[in-house]
Amino acid sequence: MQWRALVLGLLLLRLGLHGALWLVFGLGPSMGFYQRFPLGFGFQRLTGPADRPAAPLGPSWLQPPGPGAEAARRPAPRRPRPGVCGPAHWGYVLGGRGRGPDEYERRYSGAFPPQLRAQMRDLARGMFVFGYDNYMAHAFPQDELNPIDCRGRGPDRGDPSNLNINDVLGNYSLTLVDALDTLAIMGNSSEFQKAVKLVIDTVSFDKDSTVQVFEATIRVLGSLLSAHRIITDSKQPFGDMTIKDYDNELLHMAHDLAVRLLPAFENTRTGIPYPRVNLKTGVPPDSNNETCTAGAGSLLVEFGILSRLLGDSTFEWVARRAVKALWSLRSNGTGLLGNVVNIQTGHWVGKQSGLGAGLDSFYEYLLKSYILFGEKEDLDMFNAAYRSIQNYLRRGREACNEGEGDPPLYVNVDMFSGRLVNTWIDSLQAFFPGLQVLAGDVEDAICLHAFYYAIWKRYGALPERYNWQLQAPDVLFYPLRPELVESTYLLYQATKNPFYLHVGMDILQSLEKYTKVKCGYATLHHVIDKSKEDRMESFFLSETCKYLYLLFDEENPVHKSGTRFMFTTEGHIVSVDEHLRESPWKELFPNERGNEGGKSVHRPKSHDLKVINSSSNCNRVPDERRFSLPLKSVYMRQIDQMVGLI
Ligand code: DMJ
Repeated sequence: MQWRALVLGLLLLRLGLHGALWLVFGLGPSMGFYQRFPLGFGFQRLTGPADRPAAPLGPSWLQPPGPGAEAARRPAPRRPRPGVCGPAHWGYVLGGRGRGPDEYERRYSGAFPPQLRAQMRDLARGMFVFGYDNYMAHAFPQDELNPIDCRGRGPDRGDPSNLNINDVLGNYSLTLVDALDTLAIMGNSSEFQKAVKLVIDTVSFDKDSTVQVFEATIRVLGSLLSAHRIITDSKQPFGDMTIKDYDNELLHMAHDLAVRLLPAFENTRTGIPYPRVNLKTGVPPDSNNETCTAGAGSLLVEFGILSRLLGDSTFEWVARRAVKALWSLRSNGTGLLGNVVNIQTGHWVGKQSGLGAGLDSFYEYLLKSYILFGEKEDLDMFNAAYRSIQNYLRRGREACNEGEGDPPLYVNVDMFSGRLVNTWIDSLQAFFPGLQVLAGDVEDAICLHAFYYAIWKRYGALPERYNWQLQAPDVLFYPLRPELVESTYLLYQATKNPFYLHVGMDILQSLEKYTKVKCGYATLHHVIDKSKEDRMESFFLSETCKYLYLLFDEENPVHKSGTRFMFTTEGHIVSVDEHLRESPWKELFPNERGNEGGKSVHRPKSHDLKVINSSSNCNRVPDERRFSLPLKSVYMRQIDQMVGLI
């Protein structure tokens, strides 16, 4: 009797809570979300069928993936068994849910009419234009726009410890520089040409600014290189983006900036760079010896491109040395890396291993460096890292789209023991499904993406940290980050499933509704009460708007021109071609790479690359067989489990 009363009491309490949330925050739809989103295992298991085997308390994400040694032996990544995607699977899939493929189709793959797609493309372009024009009118030549008070913002000279600002803002018209290739992708040649000339005429790196090496590299160096390649591309896929009398000025500027960043790689015993440099004076005397793995280990794409364009190995060499040094410090047992390391001692200061802040782009650049440069050692590192991620970070059921148990989730663990260290995930991690698409693990990407989309649907934004155990945000702000849109775009390219267009539309509409202000788009300070902060980060124009636009612009040259493109971690476009696979210094350093022991090293041609073919942003004509109904319906089941009705 007593336990029945307890169950009834809990039921009433839950209903009451939902009612209150619904009344206070208007979270009506999230009730559906909550019921479908299988986070409330405690409750489900209390009332589950009696014949279900006893489950451990709490979501299985809390449980370790298995004894370390055993997990390490397990082949990874897991794949659905052959046959699970066929219609025969439906008997199993539908058990207890009562939905057929048609129902999923109706719900998630509903047509997305061409007019609506064009409308959304124009909305995305309008979003970019509104932010860009306001930046130019009210903020340029400063770094960022304060979209609420319609003013510009530069480095915080009054408070050098304000790293949130000073790491990024170098007094070099950051937003304009970061936005260059988005102008080209949107086909706005007159504004692109104007903007490039402005950058050439007005931007200088001879500034007394102490910036983060990583931020300056991905936002500024990457953008300059991308725009330079667009200008000098003989095919001009985006229309006429040539600049009259262009004399490689952007490449020279990129070189100048990179030279100013080089002191970060000196006087470090491990080869891992200092996190910050002053653009005039080098590494500050009081510099911190601690850096995050992503910051130190995701420089190879930009530095490698620069080296290969200039024929000067220095930049690639220092960036590669940093990657290798970090890689050599991974745990022998788990193969995982931590998130903060001391660049002199090589000791891990932050032992947390995860996919989000501190590590995200490290993994991304192992694969993207391979895609661009074809160096096999990069692919080997990526594959090994991916295996460790699957073995130690991934919790939940074995296959994404079959079987019982919690859907997959990637958690934060101790790099040495593999033990869970907290119960949150961060919004940066939402890039990972996009990377999985590039690596060919589309099935798993679909699940993780759906998880993040479920959170977005709940708040109309992604909280910076979400606690999956409490099912509540841990850190409440949303600075207009692109990661979920980026994954949505890549998944759409891989599956061509209209579900991802619906997701994009939903994201666009909530950005319009909750973040648009007088002079641009503002950071959400609090994803629940929707209060705002007066800041529009440069990645909003360079990434968020770009990926939204490309999602809906089916005919864009990125998809149709015949050129293969890849995006840097800041969303800057680079064409993947043979030229970047040549390293002219190879003859000078025959034993360093590429010609070990006189034997020629495997160097795939760009058109041989499987990763490219399995990816989505490289202009591949979709293989229609992959999008046949049964396979699509299996996707739908995963999505349905996560997100509820669109
Ligand atoms: C961007 O600067 C880049 O995408 C980076 O890799 C991660 N952080 C921001 C966007 O959130």
